[in-house]
Amino acid sequence: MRKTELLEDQALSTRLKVEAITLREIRMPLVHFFETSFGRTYSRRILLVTVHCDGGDGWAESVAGEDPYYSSEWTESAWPTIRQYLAPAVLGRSLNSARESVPLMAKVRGHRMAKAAVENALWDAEAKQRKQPLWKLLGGTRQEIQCGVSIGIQDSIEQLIDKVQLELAAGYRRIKLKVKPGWDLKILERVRSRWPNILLSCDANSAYTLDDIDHLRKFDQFNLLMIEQPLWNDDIYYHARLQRELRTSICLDESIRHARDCAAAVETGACRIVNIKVGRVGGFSEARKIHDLCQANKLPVWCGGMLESGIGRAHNVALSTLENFKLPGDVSASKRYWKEDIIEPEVEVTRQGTITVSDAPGTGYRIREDLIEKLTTRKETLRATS
Ligand code: OSB
Ligand code: MG
Repeated sequence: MRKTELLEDQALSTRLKVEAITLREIRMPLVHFFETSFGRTYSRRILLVTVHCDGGDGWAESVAGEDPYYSSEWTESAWPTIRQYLAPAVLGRSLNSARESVPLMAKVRGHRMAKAAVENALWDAEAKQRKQPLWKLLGGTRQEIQCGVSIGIQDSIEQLIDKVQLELAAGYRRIKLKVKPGWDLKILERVRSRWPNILLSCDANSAYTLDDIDHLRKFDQFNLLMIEQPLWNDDIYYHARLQRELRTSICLDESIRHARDCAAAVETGACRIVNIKVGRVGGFSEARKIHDLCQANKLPVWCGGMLESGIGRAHNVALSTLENFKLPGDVSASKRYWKEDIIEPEVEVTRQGTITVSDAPGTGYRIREDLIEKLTTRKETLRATS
């Protein structure tokens, strides 16, 4: 820990005492299904974590999906991992800051989305206890963030064109199209010829292999901001080989699990842009490390999304205020996903495609506990033993 951080922590007289942790699963149907190269989602099963501290509650969301397709974690793995290992590691402890929870949970290998849910709930509690906005506590420097949208695979090209039109009219500053073999060149050609000047990118979620190199070279003609995660979810080396063959910048998502992966990607030239998802990398502490590493190496980053409820969304908004989040993120309005979100106010995007961040303590969004209670399908509160 740096000396200045130590001083900051000591300046806080009250420590963060973790008295109990509540796990709950909520079910939320999406307004529209979302399809990627690995499948279609109609409804989310979201694991929420509440840390009950002496200074108040902190909330966070595990971004693990309903199925182990985006990553090996899923809703059913996050729950017992937190209940049996991560919660006991922090329960009963008095922490100087949320980041002190990271080494306490380090014995558990992987399970980064589960760890992030616990760590980020502590950051929320810490921000409230210090009466500071979370974004400032994280080191954010901008109060307005730029928003883009991720548009899933549709049933027809016409439907896709309509969606792109709608999102551009709403003001979004970057359009990302999900692609897979058979839903790629054709749709990119249609969208690019209709809108020659928009910021346009695509995301393959690992749908290609190096055998597709000649095919992937054809993406260069569409002047894309980036192609996200074209190859295997656990690969860096072959992305470096592919990047040398493409003019289009590669952006890595799935492959970057932590700052060390990111360092390897920078060193090998596997990408020129990095997608930071706080859940994928195990929490705000690691997300900040990746941010700083990219900044030092002059790689821009942007904030990815995982179809979050308002709780995870509010955390993404806070993270996006850090200086090197130079590109519009997949952080968009609540109403694109939910009929009714579990925070108040809902996340809203201006006509200019931005979100203005609040100066209120914590995330600046109130948790709608009454609504959450109605959506809850299971719930368990854990307390320190002894
Ligand atoms: O790869 O970015 C991805 C959603 C689920 C899983 C993976 C991804 C996504 C998205 C949606 O692209 C982003 C969002 O709008 O939340
Ligand atoms: Mg992605």
